[in-house]
Amino acid sequence: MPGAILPQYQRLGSGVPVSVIRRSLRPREKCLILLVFVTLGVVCFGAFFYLPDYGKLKPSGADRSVYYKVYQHVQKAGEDLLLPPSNFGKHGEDEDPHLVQDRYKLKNMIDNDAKDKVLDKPEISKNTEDNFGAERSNNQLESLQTSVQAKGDFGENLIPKLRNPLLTGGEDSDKTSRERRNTVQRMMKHAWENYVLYAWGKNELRPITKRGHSASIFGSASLGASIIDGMDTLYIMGMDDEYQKGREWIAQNLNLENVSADLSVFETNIRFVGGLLTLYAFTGDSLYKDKAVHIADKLLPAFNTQTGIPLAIVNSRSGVSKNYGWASGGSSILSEFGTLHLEFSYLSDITGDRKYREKVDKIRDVIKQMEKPKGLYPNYIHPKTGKWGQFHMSLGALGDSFYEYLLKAWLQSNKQDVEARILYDDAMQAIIEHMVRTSRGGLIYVSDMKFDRLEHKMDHLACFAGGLFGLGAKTQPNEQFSRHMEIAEGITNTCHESYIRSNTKLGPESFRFTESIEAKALKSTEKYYILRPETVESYLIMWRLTKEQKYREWGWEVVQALEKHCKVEGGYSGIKNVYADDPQKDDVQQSFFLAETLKYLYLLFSDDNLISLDEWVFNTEAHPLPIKDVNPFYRAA
Ligand code: DMJ
Repeated sequence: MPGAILPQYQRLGSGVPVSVIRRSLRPREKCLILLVFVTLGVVCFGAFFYLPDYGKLKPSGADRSVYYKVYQHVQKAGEDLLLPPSNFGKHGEDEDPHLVQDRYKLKNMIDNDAKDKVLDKPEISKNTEDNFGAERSNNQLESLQTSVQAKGDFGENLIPKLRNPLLTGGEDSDKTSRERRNTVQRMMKHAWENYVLYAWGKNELRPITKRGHSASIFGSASLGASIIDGMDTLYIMGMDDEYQKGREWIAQNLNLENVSADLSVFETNIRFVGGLLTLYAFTGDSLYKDKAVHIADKLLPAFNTQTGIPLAIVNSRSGVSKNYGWASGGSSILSEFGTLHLEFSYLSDITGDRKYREKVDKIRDVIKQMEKPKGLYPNYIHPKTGKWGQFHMSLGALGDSFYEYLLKAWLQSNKQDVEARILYDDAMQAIIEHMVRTSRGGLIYVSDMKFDRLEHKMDHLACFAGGLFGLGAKTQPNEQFSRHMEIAEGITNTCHESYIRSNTKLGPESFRFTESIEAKALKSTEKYYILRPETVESYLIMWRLTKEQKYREWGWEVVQALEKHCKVEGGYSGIKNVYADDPQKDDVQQSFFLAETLKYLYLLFSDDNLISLDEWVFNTEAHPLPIKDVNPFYRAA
């Protein structure tokens, strides 16, 4: 047969001609066959040298990303690996309609087949896998992955960490903790439902008289503070219907355009801007980003001072700003102007607008160059002269969250903002030296200081410092580690003592250390408890850092006390005297009860992966903000 390489011979089998190859071959034929096999062998052998040498890769982060790159390429190519590319027929050629049909048929078959099966993720690292989990929003992650890939703004460091941080779920393996957590969720339901019923759209609820309430910090306007403050707690608890109702309210009603309200810059920032930013990080819903921008912009006129240190109050319509008359000759307050950094930095990153970060950088510039008496920060600065007001120092009222935001600015920046960490370390060193004391009974506390004199009193507000010292120590262990952990445990213990030394087992607003009393309030104006979160905040952080069971037990004591003394038919109320057997109620359900107290308690009885401290940093109102370059929900512009 002309053209055939090997000769064929006709033979009949069952009357049908079949082709056969002779048993023995001629030498020329043998040579030909050998040549074919040798050629094949050379091609296969050569191919080994052109393949990437994965075998040599070590399981380090950078090398792992090579695997991941290949994986990404395959994912990116997606259906085009199997199907004609989707731009087939462009560039002037007419697309063949049959091919298009076939393409869609094939695609449908693949889609249907893939419905229940997911492409296995490459084995990257057990640890990173363990730290993340997806209870909600696989779609969110998918779209996030796409946008991260499209923008390429995180670099390779993020790639091994592209997992869904846990926003809901997070049930603990321990049965008791699960039951306790359910109790906390029921508390949230009770608080929320009554707010919806009696005070919807108002700032807070009066649970006894069952009506709305507005503290002066919100101005006179009804801004739905409890909604914005409570929404991320609802989200974390998986209370979806309640969350949706809140979202609708925000979409339709949260608007300062025609409102004339004297807003506290600090409170509006930590509750409204902070709350909205968390919701944006959680969901990617641009409604929240837009509202955060809208509200933050209303605060900006307050920064128009000679030094850039903002004033305390701003009118939402006129922009006219002022300070409190009682604050050391019209000074601005350390805990207020020093508690803007997390929200304003993050706002700049998600909008791409530098103006917010510039404002807080300016504040940083002013305070870092000032001379500090004994290394301490007084609570007041005059915004015009940039000079300190009275030398009153406190880790409680008027000072507290300034110190918190130094540490957390460093954490939020994924430890890039080194200046913030240095300022934090120096400030805490001075506080340890001059203000941290141990009582005769062995209780560690942080005293207030007025000029050179210690006032042996600690505010409930300062009880967050247990968690703060712990977080600072654990995130950068150094030669100060043991001392800071000792103080962290000591302060948390002291705050617990202030609770259990009362009849209600709830802690007073302030407590003192004198010859005759320890960790107890003296004056009637110090004996109230307004549902504050700081003590349970430290329980949560210390539980996560140390795994000591006592913190969970202490948290449970608080739950029981709240149920016994603060729960009423119409919600939860603060009480006027923690030392009374049957204390009078103050008839206010603070919005921070929803934002902070119940959230911290819920997380205390959850698995650590729910709002992991490796991925999130709590703003001072317990709104978790994502950590840059680590948390894929950072959503930078
Ligand atoms: C909250 O608004 C914040 O925690 C703030 O930093 C201090 N006070 C309240 C709760 O007590």
